[in-house]
Amino acid sequence: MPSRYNRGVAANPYASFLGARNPVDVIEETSRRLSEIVTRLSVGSNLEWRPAPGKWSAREIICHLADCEIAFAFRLRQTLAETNHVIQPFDQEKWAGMYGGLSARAALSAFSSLREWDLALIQHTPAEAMGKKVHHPERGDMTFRTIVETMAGHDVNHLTQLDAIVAGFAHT
Ligand code: NI
Repeated sequence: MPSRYNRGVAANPYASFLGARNPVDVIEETSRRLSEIVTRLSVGSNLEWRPAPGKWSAREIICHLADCEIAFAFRLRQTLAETNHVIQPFDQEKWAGMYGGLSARAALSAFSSLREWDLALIQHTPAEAMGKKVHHPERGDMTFRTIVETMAGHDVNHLTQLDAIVAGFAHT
Protein backbone atom coordinates (compact mmCIF):
# COMPACT_ATOMS: atom_id res chain seq x y z
CA MET A 1 0.00 0.00 0.00
CA PRO A 2 1.45 3.43 -0.90
CA SER A 3 2.58 5.33 2.17
CA ARG A 4 0.15 8.19 1.42
CA TYR A 5 -2.69 5.83 2.32
CA ASN A 6 -1.22 4.99 5.70
CA ARG A 7 -3.48 7.39 7.59
CA GLY A 8 -0.67 9.31 9.22
CA VAL A 9 1.45 6.36 10.32
CA ALA A 10 5.05 7.54 9.97
CA ALA A 11 7.74 5.41 8.35
CA ASN A 12 9.93 6.27 11.34
CA PRO A 13 7.77 6.82 14.44
CA TYR A 14 10.89 7.92 16.36
CA ALA A 15 11.88 10.73 13.97
CA SER A 16 11.04 13.43 16.52
CA PHE A 17 13.45 11.88 19.03
CA LEU A 18 16.28 12.03 16.50
CA GLY A 19 15.59 15.60 15.43
CA ALA A 20 18.45 17.06 13.38
CA ARG A 21 21.12 14.75 14.79
CA ASN A 22 23.20 12.53 12.52
CA PRO A 23 21.74 9.02 12.96
CA VAL A 24 25.08 7.27 12.52
CA ASP A 25 26.66 9.44 15.24
CA VAL A 26 23.80 8.49 17.58
CA ILE A 27 24.06 4.81 16.71
CA GLU A 28 27.81 4.86 17.34
CA GLU A 29 27.63 6.30 20.86
CA THR A 30 24.70 4.34 22.30
CA SER A 31 26.74 1.35 23.57
CA ARG A 32 28.98 3.66 25.60
CA ARG A 33 25.97 5.56 26.96
CA LEU A 34 24.26 2.31 27.97
CA SER A 35 27.42 1.04 29.64
CA GLU A 36 27.60 4.22 31.76
CA ILE A 37 23.93 3.89 32.69
CA VAL A 38 24.28 0.23 33.72
CA THR A 39 27.30 1.14 35.87
CA ARG A 40 25.38 4.00 37.49
CA LEU A 41 22.34 1.81 38.24
CA SER A 42 24.24 -1.33 39.31
CA VAL A 43 23.84 -0.57 43.00
CA GLY A 44 21.07 -1.96 45.16
CA SER A 45 18.10 -2.89 42.99
CA ASN A 46 18.09 0.28 40.91
CA LEU A 47 18.13 -1.67 37.65
CA GLU A 48 14.86 -3.29 38.72
CA TRP A 49 13.06 -0.10 39.77
CA ARG A 50 9.94 0.80 37.74
CA PRO A 51 9.07 4.47 37.12
CA ALA A 52 5.37 3.50 37.29
CA PRO A 53 3.34 0.28 37.47
CA GLY A 54 3.45 -1.44 34.09
CA LYS A 55 6.48 0.58 32.91
CA TRP A 56 9.72 -1.17 32.09
CA SER A 57 12.66 -1.15 34.51
CA ALA A 58 16.10 -0.07 33.26
CA ARG A 59 17.05 -3.75 32.98
CA GLU A 60 13.98 -4.48 30.85
CA ILE A 61 14.65 -1.46 28.61
CA ILE A 62 18.21 -2.69 27.98
CA CYS A 63 16.91 -6.23 27.28
CA HIS A 64 14.45 -4.63 24.82
CA LEU A 65 17.27 -2.71 23.11
CA ALA A 66 19.26 -5.94 22.71
CA ASP A 67 16.23 -7.69 21.20
CA CYS A 68 15.49 -4.77 18.88
CA GLU A 69 19.09 -4.90 17.68
CA ILE A 70 18.50 -8.52 16.63
CA ALA A 71 15.47 -7.38 14.63
CA PHE A 72 17.29 -4.36 13.14
CA ALA A 73 20.30 -6.55 12.24
CA PHE A 74 18.07 -8.90 10.26
CA ARG A 75 16.10 -6.09 8.61
CA LEU A 76 19.23 -4.20 7.48
CA ARG A 77 20.68 -7.30 5.84
CA GLN A 78 17.44 -8.48 4.23
CA THR A 79 16.87 -4.99 2.85
CA LEU A 80 20.28 -5.00 1.15
CA ALA A 81 20.06 -8.61 0.01
CA GLU A 82 16.49 -8.80 -1.32
CA THR A 83 14.33 -6.77 -3.70
CA ASN A 84 11.52 -4.93 -1.88
CA HIS A 85 11.96 -6.95 1.31
CA VAL A 86 8.85 -7.09 3.52
CA ILE A 87 9.66 -6.59 7.21
CA GLN A 88 8.11 -8.96 9.74
CA PRO A 89 6.90 -6.97 12.79
CA PHE A 90 7.09 -8.48 16.27
CA ASP A 91 5.11 -7.93 19.48
CA GLN A 92 7.57 -6.25 21.86
CA GLU A 93 5.41 -6.95 24.93
CA LYS A 94 5.44 -10.68 24.16
CA TRP A 95 9.22 -10.58 23.76
CA ALA A 96 9.46 -8.67 27.06
CA GLY A 97 7.62 -11.54 28.70
CA MET A 98 10.89 -13.51 28.38
CA TYR A 99 13.04 -10.99 30.32
CA GLY A 100 12.37 -12.35 33.81
CA GLY A 101 15.74 -13.93 34.60
CA LEU A 102 17.90 -12.08 32.06
CA SER A 103 20.61 -9.71 33.28
CA ALA A 104 21.25 -6.14 32.13
CA ARG A 105 24.94 -7.05 31.75
CA ALA A 106 24.16 -9.89 29.31
CA ALA A 107 21.77 -7.61 27.41
CA LEU A 108 24.38 -4.84 27.23
CA SER A 109 27.02 -7.28 25.98
CA ALA A 110 24.68 -8.63 23.28
CA PHE A 111 23.58 -5.14 22.26
CA SER A 112 27.14 -3.82 22.05
CA SER A 113 28.38 -6.71 19.90
CA LEU A 114 25.42 -6.57 17.53
CA ARG A 115 25.59 -2.79 17.35
CA GLU A 116 29.28 -2.89 16.44
CA TRP A 117 28.48 -5.36 13.66
CA ASP A 118 25.50 -3.32 12.40
CA LEU A 119 27.49 -0.09 12.54
CA ALA A 120 30.24 -1.67 10.44
CA LEU A 121 27.66 -2.79 7.87
CA ILE A 122 26.01 0.64 7.76
CA GLN A 123 29.33 2.48 7.43
CA HIS A 124 30.37 0.21 4.55
CA THR A 125 27.04 0.45 2.72
CA PRO A 126 27.48 2.45 -0.53
CA ALA A 127 25.54 5.71 -0.71
CA GLU A 128 23.28 4.44 -3.50
CA ALA A 129 22.24 1.42 -1.40
CA MET A 130 21.08 3.69 1.44
CA GLY A 131 17.99 4.34 -0.70
CA LYS A 132 17.17 0.66 -1.23
CA LYS A 133 13.44 0.08 -0.83
CA VAL A 134 11.83 -2.02 1.91
CA HIS A 135 8.22 -2.33 3.08
CA HIS A 136 6.89 -2.39 6.63
CA PRO A 137 3.32 -3.79 6.85
CA GLU A 138 2.28 -1.16 9.42
CA ARG A 139 4.51 1.82 8.54
CA GLY A 140 4.49 1.56 4.75
CA ASP A 141 7.24 1.90 2.17
CA MET A 142 10.63 3.03 3.38
CA THR A 143 14.33 2.67 2.61
CA PHE A 144 17.46 1.25 4.22
CA ARG A 145 18.17 4.80 5.41
CA THR A 146 14.80 4.89 7.21
CA ILE A 147 15.79 1.79 9.20
CA VAL A 148 19.05 3.48 10.23
CA GLU A 149 17.13 6.62 11.27
CA THR A 150 14.61 4.46 13.15
CA MET A 151 17.42 2.74 15.05
CA ALA A 152 18.84 6.12 16.08
CA GLY A 153 15.49 7.63 17.07
CA HIS A 154 14.59 4.48 18.99
CA ASP A 155 17.94 4.70 20.84
CA VAL A 156 17.28 8.32 21.81
CA ASN A 157 13.76 7.50 22.99
CA HIS A 158 14.97 4.80 25.38
CA LEU A 159 18.13 6.67 26.44
CA THR A 160 15.86 9.53 27.48
CA GLN A 161 13.83 7.11 29.62
CA LEU A 162 17.01 5.67 31.14
CA ASP A 163 18.44 9.14 31.82
CA ALA A 164 15.25 10.00 33.70
CA ILE A 165 15.63 6.86 35.85
CA VAL A 166 19.30 7.73 36.59
CA ALA A 167 18.33 11.32 37.43
CA GLY A 168 15.68 10.06 39.81
CA PHE A 169 18.26 8.12 41.80
CA ALA A 170 20.73 11.01 41.73
CA HIS A 171 18.36 12.97 44.01
CA THR A 172 17.99 10.28 46.66
NI1 NI B 1 11.35 0.51 22.06
